[in-house]
Amino acid sequence: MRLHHIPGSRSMRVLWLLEELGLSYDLQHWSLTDGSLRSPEFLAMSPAGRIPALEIDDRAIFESGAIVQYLTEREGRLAPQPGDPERADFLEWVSYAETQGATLQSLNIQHIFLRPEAARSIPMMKLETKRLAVTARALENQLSDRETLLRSGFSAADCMMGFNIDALFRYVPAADYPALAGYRDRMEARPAYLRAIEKGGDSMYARDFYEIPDA
Ligand SMILES: N[C@@H](CCC(=O)N[C@@H](CS)C(=O)NCC(=O)O)C(=O)O
Repeated sequence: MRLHHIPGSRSMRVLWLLEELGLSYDLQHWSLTDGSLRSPEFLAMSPAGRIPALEIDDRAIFESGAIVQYLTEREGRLAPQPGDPERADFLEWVSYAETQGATLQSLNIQHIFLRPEAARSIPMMKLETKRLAVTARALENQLSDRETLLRSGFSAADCMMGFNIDALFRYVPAADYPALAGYRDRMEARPAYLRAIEKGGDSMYARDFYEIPDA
């Protein structure tokens, strides 16, 4: 099994889950900026040129949500199986991580990657920050009476979502979301999460919090 990985990217979700499942794997590192994600070699594994891709069972799988579902079904662990009353909740939160992830990606591009700085759009930063806050409020409500996204306990949906929270609190204040901040602390204290960070590298952020610049 080989995970194609960039530190601090969505491949962290898969790396963390591989550690939770106790599976053995190789890591192959790529770069967001050197053009290699558009090479024929990488596009053959992930046709949009996006990280992660996982080589497994004589093929490559792309899309973090699909990889996470495939791994839990293959291993029969860390997800409610079809027929379980929590199956729909699990699928919702796995996909929700990408609804929130798209907004985070847009803010990452605006605050960090776009050059020159004059190319950045303050109205877009404001709009996306408001949209992000809506996704955070829903999570805050979900976590107000439970330790993990599902009542039954830790699942791969937490690997999908838990990865987002580090990025989320770069753009919305953790103090406004106490249940979510507690969830972040619990997730980041998990031994498998800590092993994943040690093997795969930490987040890409240079600042704790990114304010929207003045116009
Ligand atoms: N929906 C995809 C999104 C993958 C994605 O956008 N990954 C980012 C890194 S977090 C990437 O590869 N970006 C490179 C690019 O946009 O060129 C997934 O969940 O796997």
